Amino acid sequence: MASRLRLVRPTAGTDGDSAPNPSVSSKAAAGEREGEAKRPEPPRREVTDLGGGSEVVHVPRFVAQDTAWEWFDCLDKTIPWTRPPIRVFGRFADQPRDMCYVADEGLAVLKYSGYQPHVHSWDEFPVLKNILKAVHEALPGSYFNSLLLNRYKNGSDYVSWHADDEPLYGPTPEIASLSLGCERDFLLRKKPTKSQAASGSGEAARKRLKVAAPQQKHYFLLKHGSLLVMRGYTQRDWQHSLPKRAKASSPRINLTFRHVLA
Ligand SMILES: O=C(O)CCC(=O)C(=O)O
Repeated sequence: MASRLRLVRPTAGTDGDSAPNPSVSSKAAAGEREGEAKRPEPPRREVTDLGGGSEVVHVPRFVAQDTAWEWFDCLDKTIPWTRPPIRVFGRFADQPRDMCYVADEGLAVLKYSGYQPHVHSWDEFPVLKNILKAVHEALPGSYFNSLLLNRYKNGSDYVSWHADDEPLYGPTPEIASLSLGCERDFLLRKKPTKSQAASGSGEAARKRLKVAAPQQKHYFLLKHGSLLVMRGYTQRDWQHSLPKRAKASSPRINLTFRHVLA
């Protein structure tokens, strides 16, 4: 499906990011006068309107490459990664990636696929507080109080199709996802509507629908240091996945910042 893509350059000073932007280089283009300190250009944003009140914002160069590698190395070493057993189609199997969960104290409990992760405190990981600050500055009005971290050792680790539509996030959660390390493909597909789902269950219904109408899909390449934000009704109406990829030969760390409702 062709994406409805808008390129948006946010007002300088509201993004809190110093990633270079090669498309604007001259002083005149930046509106800089002689003697004035040069303000870092905010990074380029690509906004994809998924329709029906769902939106994805992609910031390919959210953070400078060297800072992103510092974050990667620190998280790789200091996070107490675990690979818990989760329930898939009624059977328990190891989750196909490492994970860790960090959240404010006293929030509603997160549980997915029969698993309730241990809740770590932000105070245990100073680097996460710095990253959270950078994400908050880039997304004015956002307030994230929890974080799910994933580590993919290589292309055989993955996340299957799902939506982060747990009630504890509310009907229109904003979820900000930071990528560090090996670049990976990220896919979105439209959930079947209620009437379509009623005509059959799961994959069988999906296959029948494909014949009737091509399924709406979007693809993003998540590079080292990029940020992808899902907004509006994206969790209600869409599913996302990070598929296995033979060509992905090195580790990737992903941080998804979320807001758990009080
Ligand atoms: O690693 C990613 O980019 C996706 C992670 C994800 O889908 C999730 O944590 O819900």
